[in-house]
Amino acid sequence: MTGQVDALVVGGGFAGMYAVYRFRQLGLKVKVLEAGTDVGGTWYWNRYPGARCDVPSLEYSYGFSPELEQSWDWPEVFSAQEDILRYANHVADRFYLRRDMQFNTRIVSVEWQEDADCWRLTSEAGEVFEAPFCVMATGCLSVPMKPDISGAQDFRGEVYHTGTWPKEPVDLTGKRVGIIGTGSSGVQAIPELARQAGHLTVFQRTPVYTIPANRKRMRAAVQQEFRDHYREIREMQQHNTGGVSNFRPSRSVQRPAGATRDASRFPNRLLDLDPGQRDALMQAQSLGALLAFRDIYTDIEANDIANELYREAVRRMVDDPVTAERLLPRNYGLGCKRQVLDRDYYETFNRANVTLVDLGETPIGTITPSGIQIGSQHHDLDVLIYATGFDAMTGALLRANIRGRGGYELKEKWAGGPVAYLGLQMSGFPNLFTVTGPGSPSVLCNMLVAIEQHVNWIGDCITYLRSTSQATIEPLPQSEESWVEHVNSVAEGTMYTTPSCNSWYLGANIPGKPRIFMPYVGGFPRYRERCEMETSSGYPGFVIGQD
Ligand code: N01
Repeated sequence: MTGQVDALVVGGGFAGMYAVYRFRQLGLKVKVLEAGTDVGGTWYWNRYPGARCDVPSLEYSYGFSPELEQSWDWPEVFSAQEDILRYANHVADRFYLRRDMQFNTRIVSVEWQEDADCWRLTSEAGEVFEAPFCVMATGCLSVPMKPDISGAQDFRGEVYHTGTWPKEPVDLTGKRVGIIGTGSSGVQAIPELARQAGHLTVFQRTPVYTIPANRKRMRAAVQQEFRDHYREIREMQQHNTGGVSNFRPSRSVQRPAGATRDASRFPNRLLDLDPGQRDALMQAQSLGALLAFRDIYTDIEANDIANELYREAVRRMVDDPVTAERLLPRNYGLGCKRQVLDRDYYETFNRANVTLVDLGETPIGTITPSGIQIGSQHHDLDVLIYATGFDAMTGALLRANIRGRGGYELKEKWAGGPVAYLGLQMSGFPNLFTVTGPGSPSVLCNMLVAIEQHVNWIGDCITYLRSTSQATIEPLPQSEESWVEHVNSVAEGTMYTTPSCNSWYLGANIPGKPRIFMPYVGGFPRYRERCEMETSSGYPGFVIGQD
């Protein structure tokens, strides 16, 4: 067993990294245990071609250090994976975070020690760590999901998953590449893979709604204006539902000369547009314009109209009418899943070296040593890529084999779906905290903002316990019950939970996983205020145990 620390943190992504910084500030000894060889979490593992973030980088960045904000240059408005990973490394170097991080350490067991009031963590290699507090900073989308397809183990070619892409370059030149999955990862990867491969076959089960991403380079004047207003911007993030400030640079730097933006000439509700205006909108703007109408998320009729406008636009973009029809989402509406952003997705299907296979017509039969058999047709492949997503939000926590008081297993507690208070703690699991856990805004919020708020809350909580000589904290069972009820009730009636919606938010992508809407949809400010109430009122929703 290694030297004593106050808190063990599992995961060295943005949450684990900030925990080192913050806990040190609070005078706590901290140690991060990370399975990978370095920092970065999501941005360390998801190195697939085309990977990038769907939140603007000036907002998807740490707010804890004004000096950091002033010194880091983002090359693009929405950064690519390698630039975000470069940022993570810069932060780790700048604040000497690696001194308190241990890599190549996958935690396979997390066990409460009743007699000693501490957590015992065991790594895959058998190394044991103990501390009174444990923070699971294991990420919401960190356990890759690989479907169980017969014959998969017999495939003789190269196999990759977008969520665990190798660090070494993958050469696809001239190869016959197949990709399964058309969610965010697949949609981002497909255009890049098509450019690199000899031939690309896309195996699509559910067509996606995807809108063109902002591809702009970062302009120095815009970045400077953010820098000049960063304190204000960070404050605005705290009051925005999704944790983004939506700060707009002043008109003089906002747009290069000659650029226009005319969405403002349309009404705010799609239902208020007549058919002529709708056509004019679709001619004048990209697909993303549809998302600006708030009623498409709340009104089924508006949603149906938006879905049809979307389909018409796709028909215009894809040359082959049969392929176009196969690419059209029909069984669910815009707003049910995480919005996907792309660069040249539909155009890619106009390339001669790309084939779309619609699994909705005939599902995959078997994977053979040399490809995929679907009905009577065999698709010969040299490389098979799974872009099949993640066991989201609960996967990493359940995989860690967490056992609380009396050996109570988290798996057992969550057999019917996750039960937690504020996505921060579970009753029966004292001094165990989750960062962006189920029941918190997490994936519906700018992750960096959500992470900082959680780590600050956890740090303050541990400091409070220590300063009042109290040993343990865990939620009252009734606190988590009523919070779970609240999380469910605010999700009801939204597009996220319509019966036709099968998203990973609901666990619907994992066979057998309970169908529960896992993130908190009530908005970051409301959630944050609830957390702050707990802190300022002496944690009334929790049980605090004496030394
Ligand atoms: O995973 P997904 P993802 N046979 O679950 C298909 C974040 N992210 O990695 O819809 C055939 O969305 C599945 O089909 P279906 C973002 O939050 C962000 O793409 O289940 N197909 C689907 O098409 C995102 O939402 C960024 O019918 C199978 C795909 O695989 C989240 O990560 C970039 C199958 C999985 O899609 C997850 O995205 C990337 C099977 N047996 C990711 N099983 C950005 O910041 C599954 N599929 C932009």
